[in-house]
Amino acid sequence: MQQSVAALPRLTLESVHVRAALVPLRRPIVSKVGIYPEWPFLLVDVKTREGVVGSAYLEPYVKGAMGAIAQLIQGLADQWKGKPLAPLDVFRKGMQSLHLVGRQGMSMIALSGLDMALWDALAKAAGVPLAVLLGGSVGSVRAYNTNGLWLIPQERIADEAAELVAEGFDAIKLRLGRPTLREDIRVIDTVRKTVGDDIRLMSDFNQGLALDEALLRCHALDDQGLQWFEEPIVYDDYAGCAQLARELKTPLQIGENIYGPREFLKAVQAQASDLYMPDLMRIGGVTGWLRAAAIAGAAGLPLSSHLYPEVSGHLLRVSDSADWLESRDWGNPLVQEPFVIDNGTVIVPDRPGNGIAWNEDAVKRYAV
Ligand code: SMN
Ligand code: MG
Repeated sequence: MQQSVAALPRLTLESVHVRAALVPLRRPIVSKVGIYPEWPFLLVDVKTREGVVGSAYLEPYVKGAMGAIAQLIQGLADQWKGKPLAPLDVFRKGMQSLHLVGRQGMSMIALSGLDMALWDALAKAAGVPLAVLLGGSVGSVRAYNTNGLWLIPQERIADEAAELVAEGFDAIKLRLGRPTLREDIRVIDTVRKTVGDDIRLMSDFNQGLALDEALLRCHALDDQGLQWFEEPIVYDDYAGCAQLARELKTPLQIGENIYGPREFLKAVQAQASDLYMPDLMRIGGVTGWLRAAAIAGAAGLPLSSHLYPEVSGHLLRVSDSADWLESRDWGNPLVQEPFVIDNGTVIVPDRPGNGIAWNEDAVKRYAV
C-alpha cells in the first residue's frame, strides 16, 4: 500500500513589505536605556509567488532608525527575489555580505527581521507551528512578567508589583540601579513585602553601573534572593561580566545586546555570564537563535528570551537549555491573538507559523 506524505511546499520569494508603527505604552518604559512613552515597531511581511505571506516584527528602540532598517531589509531581500525561499541560505549569504558594513547593529537587525518572516512563511506553507517545523512541539513555556517596575517613583512600586503578579505570573522583573544602593534595597524590600516569598524576582540594571560600582552594589544585594542580576555593566565588557559572574552567588544574566551567534560564542568563551537571554532582533532571528541555542545547550548554559514573546516561545520549545520567556505585552495591540497566560506560563499556540497575524485596524491606528 502506498502511503501519502504531504510534501513541504516550495516557496519563491516575491516581495517584502515593511511598515512602521508607534504603539503607546500602558506603563511607559523608564530605564537606563531610555524613557519611552511609546514603542517603535517595524512590521515585516514577505510575500511569496505561491500566495503564502510570512510575518514578523522588529522592536528597534530608535524611531529614527526605522527608515534605514526598512531599506536594509529590502536590500537584503532583493538578491533573493524569484529564488527559492531558504532562510539558512539567506542568513549565511547575508552574514557574508554584511561584513562590509559591519555585522552588528542595524545590519544584523535587518537580517533578523527578514529571517523571522521567512521562517514564518515556511511554517505556514507546511501548515504547522514554527516549533513543530523545527522538530519540536507546542505547549507551555514558563514566563515572567516584565511589563512594569521600571525606574518609577518608590510610592508606586508596591501597587505595580501586585498588579504584575495579578496578571497571572509567579515571577516578575524589577529594574535596579537607582542612584543609591539604599534605594535599590528599598525597592526590593517593598516588592518582597507586597508579593511574598514565593514570587521569583528577576532584576535588571540595564548596563547602568560602572564595574567598580557594580561589584559593590551586587555584592551588597547578593543575599536578597534575586533570581538573577541582569546587565549590571556595559553589555560588551565580557571581562567585567566574567568577574561579576565569578564573584557573585546570584546568577549573572546577559545577552539581549549580543549581535549574532559568533559574538554569542565569544561571550560564552569569555565565561561572561551564568545565564543568557538572546534578543531575536540582535541574535539573528530564528536562524541566529538556533545557532546560539546549540552553543548554550552544549555548554549547559540556561537560555531565556528577550522581548519577541511570540517567536521566542516557539524557539524556547526547541532549545536544549530553555529557561524563562520574558513576557511583554506592549506589542499585543498589533496582533490578532496575543499569547494566553496560564499559571505563570505562556501557551505557544497551535497555529501554523509563528502565530502572528496583524490586527490591521491597530496597525493603521499606530502607523507612522
Ligand atoms: C528592556 C527591554 C525593553 C526596553 C528597555 C529595557 C530590558 C529588558 O532590558 O530586559 O526587559
Ligand atoms: Mg534587560
